[in-house]
Amino acid sequence: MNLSTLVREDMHALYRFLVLTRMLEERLETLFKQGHIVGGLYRSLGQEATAVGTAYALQDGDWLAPSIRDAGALYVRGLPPIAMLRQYTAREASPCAGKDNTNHFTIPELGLLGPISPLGTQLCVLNGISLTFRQRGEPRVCMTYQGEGASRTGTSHEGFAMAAALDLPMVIVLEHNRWSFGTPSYRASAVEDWADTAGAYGLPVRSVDGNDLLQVYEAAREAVERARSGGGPGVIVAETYRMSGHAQHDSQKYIPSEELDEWRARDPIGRFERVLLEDGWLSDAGLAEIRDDVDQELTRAVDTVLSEPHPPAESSRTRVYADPRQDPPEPWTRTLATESEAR
Ligand SMILES: Cc1ncc(C[n+]2csc(CCOP(=O)(O)OP(=O)(O)O)c2C)c(N)n1
Repeated sequence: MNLSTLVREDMHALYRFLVLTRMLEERLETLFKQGHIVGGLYRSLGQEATAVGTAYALQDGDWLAPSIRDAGALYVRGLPPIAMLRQYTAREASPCAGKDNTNHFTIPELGLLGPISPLGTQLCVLNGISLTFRQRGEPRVCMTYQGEGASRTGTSHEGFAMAAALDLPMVIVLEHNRWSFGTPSYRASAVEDWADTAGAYGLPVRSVDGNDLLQVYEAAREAVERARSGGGPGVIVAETYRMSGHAQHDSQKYIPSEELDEWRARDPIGRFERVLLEDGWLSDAGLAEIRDDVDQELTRAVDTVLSEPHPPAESSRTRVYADPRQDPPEPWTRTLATESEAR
């Protein structure tokens, strides 16, 4: 494994991103239970290493299109953690100005294309962005993520095929986390090895243990460098596991408990901690210091966010379209027909 470019600061930063992702989601879960979050809350529990390790291989100017399981990639790309808290609690200062409270947001300044609800379409949009980079001769790379379920949609097949046929500067991370909502992955595809699904497009593919941060990073770095130097797209199949339900409302009763136990023993954070300790990158006290620091940052952020306002009701008619001239001038509440009209 060639990890020669990672220095001590990188190892500390990687650990910080992992625990930040986990601890922030724990805060979100508490906020959900307290009624501060209404609607879907999507966790990346157990998949933090895939998101953090892949995104860490990108550079300034690259673009990233996460799925709902890749919060860690957003922090690596520069999203302030407080922005995620604001978004989920629908604060006016959030990326969607309080009008949407899941993690579907785009921030062009950070090179972030948010998840797009119809699964598979995001890949096609990213095809377009990476084609632009290629046509302009800019050495920029796009990275995106697909759950194995999303990768079985028609649009996703078009996206994979186009990336391969046009040799686009892209890295596609196929997150094989075993479940698509309540559907096990063997019901989504008859292949046993998900790398075969990527190979079918003629794309170079590499399978990694998605819970092993350094293995993920190394594969991502190789694929990113190849894409940046004109070598075309690549696929990384991350073998991992969705440790929580599809979203907060899903109790995942349908998942066999032995399966959860088996994967709990492969927790990506515990595994990275062992590497850090055994190879002398950090001591126990050093690990604790980083965790405490993140914890304090999150306490301050939660206090701040809860003191901030939701958007005013009137704002529901502004920023509906990119061009404000198209925003609806009048409230769009339906006027009730009078009784005689109704008849
Ligand atoms: C085309 C389409 N079908 C169904 C849905 C509803 N849906 C949203 S997420 C999801 C599960 C996705 O599973 P997968 O792609 O494996 O990702 P994971 O949730 O496991 O990370 C489903 C069925 C959707 N958003 N779009």
